[in-house]
Amino acid sequence: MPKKRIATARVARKKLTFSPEPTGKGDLRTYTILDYRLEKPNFTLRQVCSGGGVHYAVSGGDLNAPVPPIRESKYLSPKQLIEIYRWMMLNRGMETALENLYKQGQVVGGVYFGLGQEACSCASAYALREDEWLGPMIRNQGALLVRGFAPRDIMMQYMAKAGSPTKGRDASSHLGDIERRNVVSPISTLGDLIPVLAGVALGARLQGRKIAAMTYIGDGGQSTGVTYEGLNFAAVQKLGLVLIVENNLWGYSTPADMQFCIKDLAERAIAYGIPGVIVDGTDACQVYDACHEACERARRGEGPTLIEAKMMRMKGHAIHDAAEYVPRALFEYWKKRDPIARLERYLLQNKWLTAAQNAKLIADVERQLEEDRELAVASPMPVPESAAGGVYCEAGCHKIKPKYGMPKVRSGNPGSMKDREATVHLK
Ligand SMILES: Cc1ncc(C[n+]2csc(CCOP(=O)(O)OP(=O)(O)O)c2C)c(N)n1
Ligand SMILES: [Mg+2]
Repeated sequence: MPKKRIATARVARKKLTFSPEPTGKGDLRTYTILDYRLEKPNFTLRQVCSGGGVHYAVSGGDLNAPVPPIRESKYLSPKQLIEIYRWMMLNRGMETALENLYKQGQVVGGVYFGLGQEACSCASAYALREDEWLGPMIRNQGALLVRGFAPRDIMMQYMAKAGSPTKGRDASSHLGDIERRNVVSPISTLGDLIPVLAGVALGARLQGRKIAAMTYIGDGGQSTGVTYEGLNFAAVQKLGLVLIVENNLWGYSTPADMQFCIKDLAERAIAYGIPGVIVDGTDACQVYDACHEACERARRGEGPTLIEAKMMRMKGHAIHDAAEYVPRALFEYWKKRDPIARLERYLLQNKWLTAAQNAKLIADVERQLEEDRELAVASPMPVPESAAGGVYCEAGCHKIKPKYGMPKVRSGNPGSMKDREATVHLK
């Protein structure tokens, strides 16, 4: 019944321009969803009852498909791509160190991993300028590194050390820095970062600043009400928000197939009236290019973009979760698409990196991680007396100052239409 269908998503692989507007004629509307991927895995996970238990089984798709090449970046120089590669290795190495620290009983609380998602975390944050803003989620520890946090900061945070960014008051990566690094702390309540970052983008516009504000949401978290509210507000206000939907196929132990009925989460963009883009989240070039284009849109004041990054969460939800519910074949499939190994091969094959340079880079990363690990382990825990400090602001103990200045309305009568339309100036 084609006449009853009001929207279908058409995949355009070659046309790499955003088109949130409906195309096509007559009763049937079609919308463009850009798909940068060079491979489109088509697996389905379903529940199967056997042997008195329930487990997930994979069907469809080719589990032995050859690994696709990296898509050549339209924007990145070899030097920049090597920098991203280094961040990705630092991201992974830091998480491996954290896993070991946890097993040695040094970590307070759990550890969350972005294994398999390093390209998404690092290449996205790399697309931001220094004066732009990031709101990472718990798996985006690589993005924290790109924004200038050191591995030792994150290690100390997990160990609740006095010298950690939250001075030992939080035991996972709820850390930010709104003064120097323009990083809003992760918020565990899924989706809540979206209106916060939309607010950052609105604030920036009131200051006359043309910047992008980037944040992330998972395949599970994107179904929350606040995701809709935040993104709709950003769309209506044409705010410079870049939302990366990290479709890593799992929300805790629930597969993506049991969380939503659309094929691709990028299709949700159609309902907001904003561009939707799909990238292979294990290809740093695709992630960077889509984020760069979305940031450029944001800077031009054209509004938000939704980028769906497809990949696989290669560990359990956190360190306590052995992910035994994930079919092994799926792990094997995605292991072959490891973002770091793919990028390494690409850099070597293109002769942008020699084997010797690569070995030096790997050794440098390992040395830095070892230095940071030693320093973090040796650093002191907070003194008990400090527990009550820094919780409430005593009268006048520290002022929360606006970072850039307050927007100032120049003219107009209070409450009048003119007042509402008055020009906003920096103090
Ligand atoms: C609003 C809300 N509901 C539930 C939770 C509990 N919770 C934490 S993580 C998680 C799964 C998230 O899955 P997804 O969004 O796909 O992110 P991923 O862990 O895969 O990165 C859930 C249900 C929460 N933190 N916030
Ligand atoms: Mg998920």
